[in-house]
Amino acid sequence: MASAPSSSTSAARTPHRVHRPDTARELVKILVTGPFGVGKTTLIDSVSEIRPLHTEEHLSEASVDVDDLAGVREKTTTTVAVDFGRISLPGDVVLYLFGTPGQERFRSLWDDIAHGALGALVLVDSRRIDASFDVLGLVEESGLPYAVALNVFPDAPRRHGEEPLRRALDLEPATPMVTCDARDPRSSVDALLALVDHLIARDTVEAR
Ligand SMILES: Nc1nc2c(ncn2[C@@H]2O[C@H](COP(=O)(O)OP(=O)(O)OP(=O)(O)O)[C@@H](O)[C@H]2O)c(=O)[nH]1
Ligand SMILES: [Mg+2]
Repeated sequence: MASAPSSSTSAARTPHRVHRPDTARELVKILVTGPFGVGKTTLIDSVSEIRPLHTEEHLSEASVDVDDLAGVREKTTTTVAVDFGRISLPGDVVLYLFGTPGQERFRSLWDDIAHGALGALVLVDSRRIDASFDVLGLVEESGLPYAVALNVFPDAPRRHGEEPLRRALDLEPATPMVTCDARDPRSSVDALLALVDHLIARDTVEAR
């Protein structure tokens, strides 16, 4: 797997090596993306081994007609730019996680944040499938390999089987789709591992 560029000088100057674990061999930039309120910030919070960086702003009356609060009525803040976290995986792979909104209106921000990423974990809320179309369009256009993590909310309809969902999202057969509870670190790590396995499998096929 190709490595994302890293800054060895800042790590060398930092006595506690906050920015890069000593054992790290593969530094990989990953996007965590998806529609409004799907759980991007929650997922990065749940897995990050450093204190995550967030750019949250309070939702205002003016945003009511812009971002659909259906299913996330209790939500009071939204990420306006980026979330950032880091997780070390077995095999000395370190993922740098960049959470970014997937709405079409964030396209230019999305392009900037996606620069240098090796893959994307796209969070989907099965209560609001069509809210994921923008982000899937952005990911497809960028050519980034991705995996889909279906976030499980308590009032999600049970009628969705895997195949109808894959069809509704128009996923390629090779694109991984896993279910996930973004509040649960183990479940979130499993979703990230599904993406990493997919990236490795693609690399292996392309290297042949
Ligand atoms: N049941 C359940 N609730 C979740 C899950 N993920 C997130 N939530 C809840 O959903 C709400 C929204 O989560 P956020 O992490 O703020 O979503 P976001 O995608 O970062 O939202 P924006 O940045 O505003 O687009 C929070 O109240 C979370 O606790 C999940 O997997 N399961
Ligand atoms: Mg957020």
